[in-house]
Amino acid sequence: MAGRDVLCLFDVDGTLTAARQKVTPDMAEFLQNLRKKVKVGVVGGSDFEKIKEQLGDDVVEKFDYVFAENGLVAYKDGKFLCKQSIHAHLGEDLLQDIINYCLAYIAKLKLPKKRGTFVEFRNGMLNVSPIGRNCTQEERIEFYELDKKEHFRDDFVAELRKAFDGKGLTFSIGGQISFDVFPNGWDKTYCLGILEKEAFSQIYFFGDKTMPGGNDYEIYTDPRTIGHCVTSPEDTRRICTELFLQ
Ligand code: M1P
Repeated sequence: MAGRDVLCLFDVDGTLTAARQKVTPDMAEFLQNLRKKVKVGVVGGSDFEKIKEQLGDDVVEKFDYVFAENGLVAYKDGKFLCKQSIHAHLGEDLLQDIINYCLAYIAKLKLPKKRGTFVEFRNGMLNVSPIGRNCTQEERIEFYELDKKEHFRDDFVAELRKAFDGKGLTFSIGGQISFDVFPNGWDKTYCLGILEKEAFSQIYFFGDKTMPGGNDYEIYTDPRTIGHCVTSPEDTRRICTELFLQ
């Protein structure tokens, strides 16, 4: 099923690129070929700067839609569309309570390595990293492997859910070294609200974190999308070829 009233929406990490890595030239070319058949968009948990690092400075020209921070920062046809503010939505008090809680929790946590930038303040979310966002690639992988066994992030998120119960917050583990904190509903389905007036006949979604608790789960299971779970960028390419290019 192809056509310009069909939209293919892609997660970034693990779906179009390896985690936090640049898109390969082959994959970039493939996406431009796909774009001749259907409209293409990306919806990433990361902020716009990180999406540009991975998909190129001209990402808004290469994709019909770019939704950074789950769509809380949105671009269409190369132009800025709209953004949401977690600060305006939650207010300074609650925001500071969350930040203080996270910093106090991290201060008590003993890890093999700790670096800097434990809380990244974005437009529509907080990103919290126990090791710190400015770890090296090697340190990132080391933390990720250890976290699979020790569940640092799962335990942290479980405590946050208890501490902020009833405050309307979602805690979502999407990447390797961090988790995202945002108001309920500001997950990746947020971008579907923006797309409603665009009247696509079908919206396909491709993501790798589609299990409950993963940051692709809500959009993958949303009735407004046809969800596909992928295991790698190569898998994304294979499925899209079967669906749209044969
Ligand atoms: O896109 C998935 C996640 O990518 C990054 O996660 P990490 O640095 O932990 O691998 C972050 O930008 C995160 O916000 C995002 O959800």
